[in-house]
Amino acid sequence: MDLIFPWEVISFIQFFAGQVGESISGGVRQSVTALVRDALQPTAAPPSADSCARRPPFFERWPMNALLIYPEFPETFWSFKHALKFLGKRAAQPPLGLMTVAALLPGAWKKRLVDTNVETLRDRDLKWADVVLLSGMHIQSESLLAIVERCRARGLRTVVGGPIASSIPAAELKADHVVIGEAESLIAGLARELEEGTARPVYQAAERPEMTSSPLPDVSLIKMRRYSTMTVQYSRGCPFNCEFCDIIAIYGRRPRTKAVAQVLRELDQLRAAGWRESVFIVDDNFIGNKEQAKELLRALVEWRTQVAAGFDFITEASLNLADDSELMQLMKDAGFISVFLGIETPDESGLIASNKLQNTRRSLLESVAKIQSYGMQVMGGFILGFDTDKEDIFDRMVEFIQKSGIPIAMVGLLQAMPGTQLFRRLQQEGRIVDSGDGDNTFCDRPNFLPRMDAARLVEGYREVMKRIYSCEAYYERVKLYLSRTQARPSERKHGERKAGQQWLTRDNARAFVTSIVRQGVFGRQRWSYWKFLLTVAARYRHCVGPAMTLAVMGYHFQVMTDRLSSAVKSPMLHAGSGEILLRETGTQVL
Ligand code: B12
Ligand code: SF4
Repeated sequence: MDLIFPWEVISFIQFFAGQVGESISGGVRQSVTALVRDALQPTAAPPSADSCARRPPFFERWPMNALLIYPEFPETFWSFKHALKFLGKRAAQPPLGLMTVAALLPGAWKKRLVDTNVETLRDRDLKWADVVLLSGMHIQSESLLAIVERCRARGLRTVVGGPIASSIPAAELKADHVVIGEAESLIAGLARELEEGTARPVYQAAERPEMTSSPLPDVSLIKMRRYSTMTVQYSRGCPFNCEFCDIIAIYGRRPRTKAVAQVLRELDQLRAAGWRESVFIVDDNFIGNKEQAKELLRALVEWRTQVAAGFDFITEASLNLADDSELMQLMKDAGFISVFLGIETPDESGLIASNKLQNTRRSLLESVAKIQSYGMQVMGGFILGFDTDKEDIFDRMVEFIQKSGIPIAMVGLLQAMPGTQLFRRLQQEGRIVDSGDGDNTFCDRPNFLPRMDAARLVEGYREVMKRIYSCEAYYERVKLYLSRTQARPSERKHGERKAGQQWLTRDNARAFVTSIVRQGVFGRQRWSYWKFLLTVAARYRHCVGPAMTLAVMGYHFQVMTDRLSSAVKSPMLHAGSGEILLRETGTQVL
């Protein structure tokens, strides 16, 4: 708000300078504008000697209209699209990267954000914009490239950043400017050079910024009610060193954390905007630095007690969470209801070969059950396609998942992501086929030559998905999880909700009604569904909310699994050997 006044002053001076521009030189006008801008705009860093030397006679545009666009995700297992419909939501989470970038841009710039997952990108938005800033993951590349093309056709300047910029070569993104890495330390310079018309084609952050330099994300730009979960980031990076992981390639191995007060400010901002539901702490590994995580958790426990608001938390962590009872208790007390764990494979030789050593020398099943016993639902990431995988891996994977009580098991085919140690190793071994498309579920093949026959691997993968997301298998896992969890409903005292896990939210209630109609009345699997509901009513009344949410999630996975089974298989699947696969794609080994 405090920038409105200076902005009006600057506009007036610009206007005035424009009017008398005939009588004063352009150089003077530029100096006046630059002086006022630099004086009133605290976020802009002083111009470097280099940028001064290249400064053109006039500013290209200032202040600029910045349009931030988030491309559409394809419909995959992890888009949760069919479950979100039940909740009346259009996407799972907002584009936090762009909200952060928006907050880093000069305060005087005008900003709009269009997330094409929840709204349409209109021509009038493009007409309004001076510059378009796009973010995305590798998997969004099709939509991103189409938007870049649309902008180019209008002569609009484009900047692409986010994880996609680390996965796809800058030239292939077709944007005017590409930013590789985290934006905190370089946005001021980029913004200035955009204004001056001197921006370079590629920017790469020299070092990873401290998280304390990350601003309060601009929540005002999003249509909050269209998302099922809000996001807050506490840390970036992970201390482990898994061979296939691009997190450590992009965000590094030293966990960098925000100050506790920063996180609380972000939560206060969400609360002030009316949010009361789930918040995903989108860390690569929330417990990368356990002591700091505990410090934050103690503050969160206190914060929740004070604000007496819903706020359930979800996060991602490594499996060694199970070794620290204090940490799990604190997470439970702070309102963590769900945690995503990278389990990867029940085969220890695969874990060792991929350097996932923190998952070895332990019973994976016991570790999962321990975390569940603290009231946290475990979501698991699993991978098929390791060099160590033998024919029995498919059965072992299904058996493990069923015994784990992990309802949402995210099984994917191994992908060698550019920039990872795995990609480099396979490249040296001459086994890389292409850089992949970021989708490890609906793909017809891995992007490298696997040890197992490629067609068999994909076929086995699809069988695993079909088996674990059959109605019976899925509900069995949900029931196992419910039997282990100590979930409790929100407690109320004197009409006020005490801090605690808020199971029956407004969204859950809506999902409940829609689910009864769609799954219970019209669903193909309605008998399994009603059997499940009756069991919940009889045995797990203490957690009807999560049971219903999981029933709805199951619907999404069943729809997607049906599609996966009927997905057209490429001829390569029947090629029979990795060598033929490489020849048939005609792709040059990178
Ligand atoms: C939350 C999350 C999700 C959410 C969706 C969030 C959303 N709305 O986009 C969910 C759970 C749905 C999800 C799903 C998937 N995800 Co995800 N996800 C994340 C996670 C954990 C946090 C994202 C986030 O909010 N980060 C916080 C912001 C602040 O960071 P940031 O986006 O990197 O932004 C910074 C910079 O990149 C840069 N920047 C970003 N955008 C821009 C734009 C411009 C113009 C500029 C200048 C700079 C810039 O500045 C920001 C500040 O420094 C990241 C990991 C991570 N650390 O980011 C993975 C991550 C983004 N996901 C990843 C993947 C692979 C997936 C899936 C494809 C998984 C799968 N196997 O299917 C699916 C795809 C979904 C689908 N529909 O199919 C990968 C992407 C890798 C890549 N190179 O593309 C990541 C990096 C994790 C990983 N393993 O490496 N994901
Ligand atoms: S534990 Fe997870 S985030 Fe950390 S290096 Fe391994 S795969 Fe990456």
